[in-house]
Amino acid sequence: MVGVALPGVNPQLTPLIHKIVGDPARVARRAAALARIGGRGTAVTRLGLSDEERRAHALVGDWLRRLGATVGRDEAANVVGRFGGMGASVVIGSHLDSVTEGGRYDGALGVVVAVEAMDALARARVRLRKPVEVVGWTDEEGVRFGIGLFGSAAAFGRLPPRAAGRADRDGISIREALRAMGLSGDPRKARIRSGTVRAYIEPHIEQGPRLADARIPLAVVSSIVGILHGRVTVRGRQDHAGTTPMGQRADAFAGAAEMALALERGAAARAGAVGTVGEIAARPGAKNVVPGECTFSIDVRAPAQRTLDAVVRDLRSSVARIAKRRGLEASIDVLNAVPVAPMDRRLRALLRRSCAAAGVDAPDLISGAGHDAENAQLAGVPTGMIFIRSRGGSHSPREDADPRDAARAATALAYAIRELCA
Ligand code: HGY
Ligand code: MN
Ligand code: MN
Repeated sequence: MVGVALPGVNPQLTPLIHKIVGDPARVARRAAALARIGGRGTAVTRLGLSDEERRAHALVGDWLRRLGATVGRDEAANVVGRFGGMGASVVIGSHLDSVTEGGRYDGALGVVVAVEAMDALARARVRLRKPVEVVGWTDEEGVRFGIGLFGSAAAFGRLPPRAAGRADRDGISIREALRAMGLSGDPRKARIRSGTVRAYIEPHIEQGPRLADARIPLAVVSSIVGILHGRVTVRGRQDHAGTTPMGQRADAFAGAAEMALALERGAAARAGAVGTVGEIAARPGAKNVVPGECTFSIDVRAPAQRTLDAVVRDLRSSVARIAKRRGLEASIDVLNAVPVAPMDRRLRALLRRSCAAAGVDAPDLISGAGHDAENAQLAGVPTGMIFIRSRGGSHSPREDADPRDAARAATALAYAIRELCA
């Protein structure tokens, strides 16, 4: 095809149009610049609606502006760079926040790949006839306020009730954090009008070992597991650690520990399910006091909705049985429940073709991690994801990824954008 003059294109440029290539050096530079914001060694702490997250959004906004985008911020503080004129857009991107002491690439590398795809298209002088928006979502991890996928939930109209009132450990609410950024404080105003997004594509590191084990750089996501986040509160009787005989205690932490083990057993017994207790607090929290109260988080996931529901059902009956036997009271509050999200078939086929154009025969993978893509899909927007090989696990300073794999993802994403928008 090279050398064939395309209508309305200067023949000297034609070879360039087929040279849409992501550049590993540019990807590495941008990823390193982001990692320095909230970075400490190979760890990154960039919590939702924090100053670090705001600085990351400003840096990405700068990159997008230099590439010719009109850059703005919505009422949930998501950063959005729009390329091209009016009309429904294709949205690409990921999140820019991290967990506490997390990795440099979770979320951030997806945004860098989206920027690189637009950079590669510009350098190949591909003219986009339909608009593309590159987005950096806020607070996907939900570490600070307990609402995961916050920025995309606001944009796709899927916020839980009274979200703006949710407060962090210091009592600062989402409303106050948004206002401190000069926004109205009502994230619901970020909701995009339906019909204004043609498709959403999210590049993201796999965060697990499958691609590295198979020595494959990219994958196309087939679906995202269903996720339930909740908080269990166990109430017993606060007592003296020395004078209270073991048989006369209502120890809230010991009961919680037994419940956590019940969750672990229940998840391990069902195919593909996982169950995790990551946050735990015993009150009053003194070494010589039998805890009167204990709260702990639950994170339950499964590739099939009926499996997820079964694990949660088993947990509820275990909690009730353990509480009864130990003379405790216990309750489970569901903080957020996102159903299994199957990716769009046509986008999966397009992304497989695009990965092939980037030289990769990409397999299908189920995502065990939650992503902003869930909100787009559940809002009815055709949604797809490209996974980038990563190593060293995730949500950890050991997280690692190769800029050459990310550059390939950018090449693939650029091809997909060209097919959808050029
Ligand atoms: O928890 C998750 O799966 C995502 O990293 N927020
Ligand atoms: Mn994460
Ligand atoms: Mn992520």
